[in-house]
Amino acid sequence: MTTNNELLNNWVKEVVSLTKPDSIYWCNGSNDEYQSFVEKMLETGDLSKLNSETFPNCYLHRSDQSDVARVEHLTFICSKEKDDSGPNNNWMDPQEAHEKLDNLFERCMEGRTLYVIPYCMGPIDSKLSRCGVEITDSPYVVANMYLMTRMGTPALKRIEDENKFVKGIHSIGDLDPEKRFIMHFPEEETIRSIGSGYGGNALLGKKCHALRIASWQALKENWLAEHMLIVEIENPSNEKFYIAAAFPSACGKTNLAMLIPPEGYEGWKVKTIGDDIAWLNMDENGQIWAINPEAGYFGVVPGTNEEDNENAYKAIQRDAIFTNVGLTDNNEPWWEGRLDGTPSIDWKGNQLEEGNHCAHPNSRFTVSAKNNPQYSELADSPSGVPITAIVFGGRRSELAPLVYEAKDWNHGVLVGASVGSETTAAAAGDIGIVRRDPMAMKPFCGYNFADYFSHWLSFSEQSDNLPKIFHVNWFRKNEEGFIWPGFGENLRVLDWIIKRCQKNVDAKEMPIGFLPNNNDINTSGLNISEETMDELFAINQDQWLKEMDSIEDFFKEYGDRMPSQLFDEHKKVVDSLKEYSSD
Ligand code: GTP
Ligand code: SPV
Ligand code: MN
Repeated sequence: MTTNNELLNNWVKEVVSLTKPDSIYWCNGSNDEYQSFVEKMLETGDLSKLNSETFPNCYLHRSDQSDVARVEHLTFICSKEKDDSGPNNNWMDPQEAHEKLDNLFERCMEGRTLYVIPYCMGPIDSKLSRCGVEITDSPYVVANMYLMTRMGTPALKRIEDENKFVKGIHSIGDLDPEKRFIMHFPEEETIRSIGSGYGGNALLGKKCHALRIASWQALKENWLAEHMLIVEIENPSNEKFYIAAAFPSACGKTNLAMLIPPEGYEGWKVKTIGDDIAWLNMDENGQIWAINPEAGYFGVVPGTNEEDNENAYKAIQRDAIFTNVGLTDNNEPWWEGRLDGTPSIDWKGNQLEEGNHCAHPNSRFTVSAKNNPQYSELADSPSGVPITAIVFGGRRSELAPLVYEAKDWNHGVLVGASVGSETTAAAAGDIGIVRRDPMAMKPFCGYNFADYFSHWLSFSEQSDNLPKIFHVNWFRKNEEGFIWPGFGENLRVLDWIIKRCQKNVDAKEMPIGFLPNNNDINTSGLNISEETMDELFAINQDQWLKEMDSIEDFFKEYGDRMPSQLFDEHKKVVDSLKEYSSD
């Protein structure tokens, strides 16, 4: 054993006696160690080396073909009380869940090594950070945790000092989807995951700890754990603004976090603090500060290219792990949306056939955040960054305008709670179906959404210094496809958001919130007509009234636990929409 911490030692012993590994290895988090894991996986075939001239130190991992995305139907919150998990989660009685898992974990590591990964979510020296230990039998998980978190000796030191950590037990088991479960025990601050090696199911620091368990802790301790990017925008007057934005999986967080200013925005600078998760804390002046608990990106590969996301494209030219992409004939990774290279082998390892995907639509890159050319040093700041604006968004081909602003915090909570979005390949299941995804947290909130909305609402009673809340939609469509050019051009929308926060621009009060006045979104240099802009901002009363009905139905599923303020906010919008239509 390499720690004297009794709590940790006892727990590791317990897991060892259940899972019966051949050997135990404590990770120190060094680069040499990472390289040794890579070597090991090259030998076993878990990784293959990509073209080392064009993609130095980059590797391809092909997952099991049944194991390519999060599995929401197999993800459970095992709180003592069923109602604490809420209709937004699958629930299992904790005792029953433990028994089921004990059976599945029994002897599951025979013939394998058990790896102990101490990790810290957030800067090691930040009081806002939280530690965990993941036990796994997957070297791929170890390598990914190395790139994604601050893991190894410094994290272990902090755990020894605090004598407190989230416990995560992971085994790939036999990768049988019938024996796959991702279970959370919030009262025990424990995660148990078996049968999958895929990102969100297996890298337990990420969605399992930093969102599901952390959101529960945040409720008890008056902070927020959110599915949000954090981006720094500096305007030509050298004023800096920090924006936190929640979009559902595969709806543009990484892209917005790594945005490159478009033509006409030469004096602007954008830096990335985080691309997926934000922990928000309020200080004694009521100001919200955010840290990114992660240290790397697990990003969607398809669509990544020099034009749409040059920073991500550059970040993955070296030191990256690619999961489930295809190959060119000169052994470079290839994916849909890559602008050069000739695809030859698909993600399953077969000769690419016409009509098949080369890369899996949910193929992913794993890379250290420091590879990002626009990485912000503030990602390591113990205090985090002060948040100016919170942005919610979804993938809506209809209905939602390009941008609008909530009237105040409580209305903003309604806006966030009402987010609807078309489903994507990030989770197993149908794609393109609109579902309610409040604050982009449907798959990640570790407790009852009714309590979560109350928690969000409670901040307006605690501070008059809160960020303004906005809603955006980059994905509105007409017959020709996406109307808004998106990507770097999204800075034009952030520009308006920032001006609103500085009280530098007026807006139109509409039933759903404040919309930009004509011409207040800077479109100079863009090939987009006024009619098209009108189309992007059109509010259709009938559609909106229907939407508000469906939101109300959704809220009603949460019964008496729902905060009445949310219904009050809802009613205000509906009343105003009805008047608006009779104008
Ligand atoms: P997760 O990692 O699953 O949480 O996803 P994410 O929210 O970080 O999404 P990401 O930035 O990886 O984008 C997902 C997909 O949306 C990619 O295929 C992008 O090319 C596409 N996308 C991102 N931003 C835009 C945009 O502004 N407009 C359009 N049309 N597509 C976008
Ligand atoms: C998401 O699905 O929101 C992701 C990928 O960021 S995963 O880590 O699998 O959750
Ligand atoms: Mn995500």
